[in-house]
This record gives sequence, C-alpha cells and structure tokens, in this order.
Amino acid sequence: MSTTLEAPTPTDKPDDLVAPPADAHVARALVVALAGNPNAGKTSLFNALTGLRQKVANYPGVTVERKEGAWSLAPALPAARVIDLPGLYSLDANSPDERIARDVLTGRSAVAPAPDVVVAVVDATNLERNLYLVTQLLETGRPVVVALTMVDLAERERTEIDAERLSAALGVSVVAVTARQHRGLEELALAVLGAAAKRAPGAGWQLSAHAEAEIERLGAGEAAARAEAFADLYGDELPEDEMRRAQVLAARARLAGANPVWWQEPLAARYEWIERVASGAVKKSSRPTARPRATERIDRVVTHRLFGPVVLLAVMLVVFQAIFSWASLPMELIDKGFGSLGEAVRAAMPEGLLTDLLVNGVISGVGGVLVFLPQILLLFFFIALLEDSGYMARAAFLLDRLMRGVGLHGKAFMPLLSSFACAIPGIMAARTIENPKDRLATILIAPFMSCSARLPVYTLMIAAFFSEDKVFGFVSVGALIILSMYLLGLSVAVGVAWVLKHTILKAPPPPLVLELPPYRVPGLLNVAQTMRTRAWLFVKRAGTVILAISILLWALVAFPRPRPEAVSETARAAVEQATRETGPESRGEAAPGVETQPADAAAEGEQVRNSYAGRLGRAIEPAIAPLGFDWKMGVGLISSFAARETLVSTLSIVYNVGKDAEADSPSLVEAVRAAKRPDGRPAWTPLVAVSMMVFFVLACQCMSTVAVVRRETNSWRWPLFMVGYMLVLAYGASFVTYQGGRLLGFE
Ligand SMILES: Nc1nc2c(ncn2[C@@H]2O[C@H](COP(=O)(O)OP(=O)(O)OP(=O)(O)O)[C@@H](O)[C@H]2O)c(=O)[nH]1
Ligand SMILES: [Mg+2]
Repeated sequence: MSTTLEAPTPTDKPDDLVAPPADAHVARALVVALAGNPNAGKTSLFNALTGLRQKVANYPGVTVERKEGAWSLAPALPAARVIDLPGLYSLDANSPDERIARDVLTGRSAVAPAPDVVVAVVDATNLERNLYLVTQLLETGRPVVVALTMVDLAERERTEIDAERLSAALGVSVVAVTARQHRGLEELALAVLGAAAKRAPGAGWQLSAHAEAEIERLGAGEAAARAEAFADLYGDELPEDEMRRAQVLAARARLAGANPVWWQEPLAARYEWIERVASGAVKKSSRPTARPRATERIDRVVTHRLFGPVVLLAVMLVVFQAIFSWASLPMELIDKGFGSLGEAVRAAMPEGLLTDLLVNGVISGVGGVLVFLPQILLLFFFIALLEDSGYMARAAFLLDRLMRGVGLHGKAFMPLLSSFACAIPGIMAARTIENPKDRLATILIAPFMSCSARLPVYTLMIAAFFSEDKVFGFVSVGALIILSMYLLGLSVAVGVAWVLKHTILKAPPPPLVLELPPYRVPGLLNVAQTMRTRAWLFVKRAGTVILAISILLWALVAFPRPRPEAVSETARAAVEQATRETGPESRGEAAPGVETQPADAAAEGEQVRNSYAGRLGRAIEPAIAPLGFDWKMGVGLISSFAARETLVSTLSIVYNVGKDAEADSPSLVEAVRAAKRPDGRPAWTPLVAVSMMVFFVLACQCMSTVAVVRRETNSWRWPLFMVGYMLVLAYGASFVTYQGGRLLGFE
C-alpha cells in the first residue's frame, strides 16, 4: 500500500534553529497524530488546527489517507506536525485505510514518524463506543490526550460530559473542542504540551483472577513481559517457539476449564471498564432527547423501501434542474467574456499563426471548458450539502440493498457515491473495504458513475438539442436526460459488478457494515470550502491539462499548412468581406457545393480535413460511423481519452469557434447545430447527441483515473483491463443506441 504525504510540511525546521529548551521532547517539532472512530470529527479538528482544507463530510470513511499539517502549539516553539488519519474502531483493524492509521499509531509505519502524542478524538454523543479505541491507545503507552468533539450535539441531546471526571477516570487530559468555532484549541495545545513527556497510564480494566494468574505465570511476573504474555494468550496466532507454545496451550486449557468462553474475557473486561468510566462522567437529563427523534423521523421516510427511492430520485432531479436553470446566466456571461476576449486579441494582433494559436487554440479551447464553471460549482454545492447533512449516507443505504443483491460489498457505496464528484477520490475511498476482491470490483466500476467532467459534455449536447422543452411545465427535458445518464451509469455498474463478482472476483458475501450518522446542519464553511477546492481544481485543470491538449490540438488542426497558392490572400480578404455581409449563418463547415457557402469556408474546411487531426479523425471514421459520429467528432473522441472535458474544447477548435472577427461570433452550441456532413445533412442530430452521451457515460476517458487505479492496485493489469472493457461496453451501447434509434425512425 503506498501512501503519500500531501506536501512537504513547512514544519521541518532544522532543530538547531530553535533555542534548546529544557525538555528534550519539546526541542524538536512534536509529532501529533489524530486518532478516533470514523466520523468523529478528526478532519474538522485537523483543519481547524492547521488551517488546511481536507475533506470533511457526515459519513464514516471520508479520510482514507494520512495527511500532515503544521500546528502552532505555542509562540516560542516550533510548530507541531499534526497527522490526520483515517478513522478506526479498534487497533485490530484490517481494511487498507485502517491499516494506515493503525501503523502510524503503533509507530510501525515505514513512512511516517512515530507520534509523540496521540490526540484521541472522541465523539461525545457516542462516548462508550469511542472509548474502546481509547483503551487500546492508552495501552500502547504513548502519551494520549482526549479531544471531545460534538459537545454541541451532546448538549442538545441533554447529555453533559464532565471532562474533569472523565480525565480523572482515564488518567489523561480531556479537552472539549468545537472545530467550527475554533473553541478549545488553545487548551488542547496546552494539554498536548503537558502530555508530551508522560507515558499513558494504561487502561484500568482487569481480567478475572484466573486469567491474571495465567498472565503472571507466562510473563514470569515481569511488568514488561505482561503485554507479550497477554498477546500470546489471547492472540490469533500461537508463538513459534515450541516450549512457549506448549506453555500457552496449557494455560489456555486451564482457563477453558474455568470459563468456556475464556477468550471473550478481555473484550468483556474492557467494556465493563468503559461503562464504568462513561457512566461516571456522563450526566444525562431525564428530559427526552430532541435530535435523534428528528433523525429517526426523517429516516422513516427517506430509508423507506418505497418512498426512499422516490425521494432519492426527486432529490437528484431537483439538483440537476437547479444546475441547469441557475447556471445558464453566468455561463452565458462567461461565454460572452471569452468571445470578446478572443475578438479583442484578434483585433489587437496582426493576423498570423500566433494570433490564431491564441484565439483559436488557447482562448476558445480553455474558454470552452471554463464556461462550465458555474455548473461545476453548483454540482459541488449540492454534493457538499448532501454529504455534510448526512443524506448521502442514506442514499448509500438505499442503494446498498441493490449492490448487495449483485454481490458487492456493503461498503462499496460510499466510494461509488463519491465517484459522482470524481472517480479519483472514489477509487481511493475503496480503501475502506477489507476484502481485496471486493475492493477491486468497486474500483473497476467506479468510473461508471457520472463524474463532474462529464457534465460539460452532457450540457453541450442538451443545450444544442433539447434544452427548450419542459415536462409537466417545470422539469426540463435536459434535467431528465442528465438523470437518465446518471442512472444508465449506475445500472451498467451494477450489471458489471454482478458479472465480476460471479466470475473473476468471486468472494463470499460480506456482512453489512453501514453506519447511518445522525443528520447534522451542514457547516456552511465546509460547503464553501468544498466548492472553492473543487472550483480551483477545475480551473487548474483547464489551465494545465486542457490548455496543453488545446494547444496540441490546435497544432494538429492548423498543420500541415495549405500551400499558399491554394488560398490567395486577396481572395481571402474578399471572401471575408462577403462573410461579414452575409452574416454568421453562412460561415461554417458546410460541404463544397452548398450554395451559400463562401469559398473561404470551403477552403478552411478542406484545410481542417487535411490537417493531421483531420487525417486522424478520418482514419477512425469507419469505426465510429456506425455510432453516428463523423471524423470531427472522432478528433474530439480521441482527445477526450486524456480528459473528458476536452471533447468540448476540441470541438471548439475543430469547428473554429472564435475564428471570426464578427462581434456575434457563434458559440459552440450554434457551431454544433450548424455542422454539416459532406452530403449537406446536419452532422449532429438529437440521436447522435444521445449516442455521444451514452459513449461518455460508459467509456473510461480519463488519464488520471487510469493512473490512480495503477497506484491503488499496484499493477498495470487492472487499469488496462478497465479501459478495455469499458471501451467495449461504450462502443456497444452507442452502437445499439444509434442503430436502434434509426430503426425506430429517430434519425
Ligand atoms: N455539530 C458538530 N459537528 C461536527 C463537529 N465536528 C465535526 N462535525 C461534523 O461531523 C462530520 C464528520 O466530520 P469529519 O471531520 O469529516 O470526521 P472524521 O473523523 O475526519 O471522519 P472520517 O475521515 O470519515 O474518519 C462532518 O459533517 C462535520 O461537519 C462538532 O464539533 N460539532
Ligand atoms: Mg476525516
């Protein structure tokens, strides 16, 4: 399992820059690890301590990597290195994400330093369950400080936790924190500094006299050997040494004589102790609790066998509808902005290759993708809202039944739901699944979930052919089509999972482990941060990958240059004049021979056709013609295998959007509508658009996804398999869509 530290931390200051204080532990940057149950609020605390923006959401299993940041404990001291970890219920954990946490906490990680202090993050609304891990942490002997989170929620449930009594019972400091309001953070820093040199006291639970006697005997009465004796006696594996093994077996036999379920003793003893500790520290008011009732009441509807799916569909529909209607105005503005920018650049610079590159390659390529920023922002606004409120976990619960029906792991759903944002975090989230085969099956179907990069493609197709119509007066056909595309991806994923789980990835059906967190009011800051992070990623992608591909494509379209005699400059100028007079409709890609066709556009079309990109597109045209695609779409398809959005920028370039100096230079939507085939028929029809969308739902067109699957599976075999089978499916489905549609007379 490879894990990466996010970025070099600024905390690694050389020790000699710091005045040496008396305490050696404090002289260098302390390493502080955040440990706790899933969904306890570790990452929220981490973000508050470090000012970083790691993902926070209301379901277990959000963090699957180790992340590090700097936490300034006190002004005179070097900042501590705080490590945020995946959640775990106990140190005996076994899924890949839990192993990452366990290895760091026990100091066994090959890549992370052993923590000087462990901050045990404890959810106050779930004290007893959270304390189980705390007992194990106390037993590691490492300094421990308890951070109580969700105290605001506990209070609303009329539960009050007496931090002092809890601290006295556990033998370590207990600090209540509220990450969102930055409350308790200074006290936590003081407690960490105070704990740094102190070994944890261990936990106070005790076994029966019988068991204690056996441990004493195996450990020969030495304190240090006690842990080893305990591990030998209760561990899954017997010691290698024969004599020792015989001793252990004999001890177990004696114990079994006294208590047939002797091996349950440590667990029972732990829980007994935990109960005692918790009941001493919790003051519960007798008044009925308000919030869980609400959670229960909402859940009765949204997890209902019948109403649940209806609510889920309605929620999705509302989201897409909103994405559509709210985004259109800002999108138009951005589109106009890039249009004017292109014109301004064209007007200011002399005509030539460089201007053409800037206007036609860079501005229309990158602009063509950036136009979709408002939609991406809205999509993530809703995703963040649904995740942080806890509804996403319910969606997972509903779909879980379906997934388990086909043999997928109950935990597969969170990874699949995150893949609706982007397959990359989704595939990484599959780390929460213990069984390697279940995990692999989840990874292999994650890219079927419609990610945000597909949105521009869907939107372009819908804007060009469907957007005007409404069903029932308010639901736009566009939103319905997008919903169908999402459902198509989901259904194919379920089908493929069934096949995988019954063939190459057979494994016994796993138990259900899905925890429904209580509903919480979403943190608006969280939502805003998710939107900001995602918007930034999108813009960064437009400025790097998309920019590079746009320039490459521009070059492939612009070269080889036509020989000068083919289009003389004077003729060109004359035709340009004519174009201006006849208006933008006459511009475009129509075939030679169409009457209104200016000679220049014909030459232009000829040039694109003979360019490297054109040759490439024409080379694959016979293969994609049965899907309804012509060679220009073929160029778009080829480039979209690097990143899906490039279909949009490629079409902008191939269709020469922004080529004209006209003030009303047509947008991509109009260019798509106007594109013609050699015989004069429109290149795109609603059927072609649907066929294209279906292809984009099913094909694995994303270099980053391939790279991440390579990293997560540690081989090239699975990513290549994934790209291959998805391509076959995409081709087949598009073929059926297009040919079937034609048979039904939709062409
Ligand atoms: N009301 C309230 N909500 C909180 C508090 N701390 C965290 N949350 C919310 O609890 C949820 C879980 O928070 P995270 O920080 O993602 O939890 P985590 O422990 O990192 O979870 P995993 O990474 O899945 O193990 C989010 O919805 C947070 O907004 C708190 O003190 N009060
Ligand atoms: Mg987390």
